[in-house]
Amino acid sequence: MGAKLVGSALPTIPWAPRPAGHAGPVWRYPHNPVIQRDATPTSNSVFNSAVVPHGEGFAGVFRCDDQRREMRLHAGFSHDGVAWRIDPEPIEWDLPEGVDAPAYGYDPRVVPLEGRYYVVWCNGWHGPTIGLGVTDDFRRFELIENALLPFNRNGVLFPRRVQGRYMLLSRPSDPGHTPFGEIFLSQSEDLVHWGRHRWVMGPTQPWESTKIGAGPAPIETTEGWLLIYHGVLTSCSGYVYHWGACLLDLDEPWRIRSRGSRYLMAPHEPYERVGDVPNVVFPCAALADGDTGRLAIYYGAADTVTALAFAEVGEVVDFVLRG
Ligand code: BMA
Repeated sequence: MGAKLVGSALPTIPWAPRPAGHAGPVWRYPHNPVIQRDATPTSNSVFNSAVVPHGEGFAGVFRCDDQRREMRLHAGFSHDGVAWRIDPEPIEWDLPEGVDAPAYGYDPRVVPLEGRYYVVWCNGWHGPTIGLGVTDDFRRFELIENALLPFNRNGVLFPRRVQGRYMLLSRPSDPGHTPFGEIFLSQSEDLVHWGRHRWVMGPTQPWESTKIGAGPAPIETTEGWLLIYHGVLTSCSGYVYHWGACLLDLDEPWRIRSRGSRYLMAPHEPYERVGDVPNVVFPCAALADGDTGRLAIYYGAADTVTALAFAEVGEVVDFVLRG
């Protein structure tokens, strides 16, 4: 239990103690889901969303599929990380010269980086690719150039430069419900030009045998970058989404230091098993308290609602180091 978080204190992190008798390093918020599907007047579903500490409370970017079933990103705010007010209107991006407005957006991640908040998401531009934008206040959002070409999904930025360069994980894919997927890393000196591509990892265990993709922004610990990621198994009745974790090398984060062989979470609760897409738990954000090692992990459930889970970083790192 030696691993510690490298990062600021967050005494306001949402938290619920581990339920008596619970085995395993991750447990659910007892009042899940924290965001219901009708959180805005026109939403069909609110899931796979990203939150960060902001001001005295929290802010985030939320995937709201509307009642036309268009996939849109909305800003949202919370004083405690549990009760959320989601803007009824989608984010309107300020577009730089020559950059097209997104045709759609989904599965956002948000990372505080060098004093600003960067948003990475699956951006509709001649098919799914990795969109990148920035905000200071979750009111005004500026689009940056797409980081990568189609087809790609699950773009995740690291919260600081490594070796002086920005680091981006992604999962090259196809235009549909991709039946394959491995995680790659790309590097940039200016958040516009990406290269020095490295392969990070592919599926190894049955629970992730169809495809894997990065989840929340990597969490810096004394033992390496803790990466929570989703892994998909193809069953007789379709895809089943789980999440697990690995540790990436601190200085060369394309190298795996250790990887948990079992999943950390699988769709077992009714709100994870029943919804628009059954049997999906899909993590996109993690809050961390540097003082206590507490983690609060936000995940989409059944492509319908947003749920919350908790863990202690030392226990998750131990789980990963045990392999
Ligand atoms: C993936 C993404 C996710 C979604 C998952 C399950 O391809 O589209 O947004 O949660 O499928 O439907």
